[in-house]
Amino acid sequence: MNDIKACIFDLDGVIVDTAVYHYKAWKRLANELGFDFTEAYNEQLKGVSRVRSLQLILGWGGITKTEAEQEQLATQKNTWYMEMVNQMTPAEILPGAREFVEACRAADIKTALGSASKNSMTILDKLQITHLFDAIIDGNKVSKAKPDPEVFLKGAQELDVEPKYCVVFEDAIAGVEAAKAGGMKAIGIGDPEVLHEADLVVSGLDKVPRPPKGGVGEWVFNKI
Ligand code: B16
Ligand code: MG
Repeated sequence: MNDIKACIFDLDGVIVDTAVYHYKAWKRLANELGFDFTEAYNEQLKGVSRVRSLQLILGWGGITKTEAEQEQLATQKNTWYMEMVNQMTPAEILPGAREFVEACRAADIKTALGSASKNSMTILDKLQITHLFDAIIDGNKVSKAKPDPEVFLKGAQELDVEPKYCVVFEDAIAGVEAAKAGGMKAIGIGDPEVLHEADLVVSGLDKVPRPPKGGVGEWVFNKI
């Protein structure tokens, strides 16, 4: 039985949901390039890096672009995305997310963010929750995207906690795989059929049992 000492949170789909903003920005880009982009395609981009997302979208549209053109297109998409992110308020934090992170801290469990996004600092700032994380590892700090465990291993390292004492909260298949590859426990946020590799799947952080104050001995995650 391991005592959990750290919780590492994915950002998009766990703490907040900016998928609709990604969708609108990618759709605008695809439409300007002359093809359509559906929500079903958008689903496949969850947890996927910006550059890789663009490559997938260009592939779906049957379009080839040089590396320089791809960079310019990714920048354009990000400008549109950030226009929407800049309008965000703390009201957009997903149900129970803030309370769960606060409960971890109250129980002396360290907290980290482990996100693929290069915009995570702006998003956390807009939500006014930056101070709730002891470490923030995002797309600017990693060279290998999920399902590579780099983002979570760096988080554990910065928190000075061994991977086996960490629980990762993730909404993407690649993120769950990354957590398991890093030797951590993975709690899926979403559909149990999709996130079947996770140790436990719930619909949101509002459904996760809170760690007991003053100790983690009886917490459910010690037993999975
Ligand atoms: P950006 P996460 C991911 O965030 C999103 O799920 C994914 O849709 C997005 O493409 C990726 O971040 C990169 O985001 O363009 O802001 O760098 O789920 O890992 O927190
Ligand atoms: Mg996510």
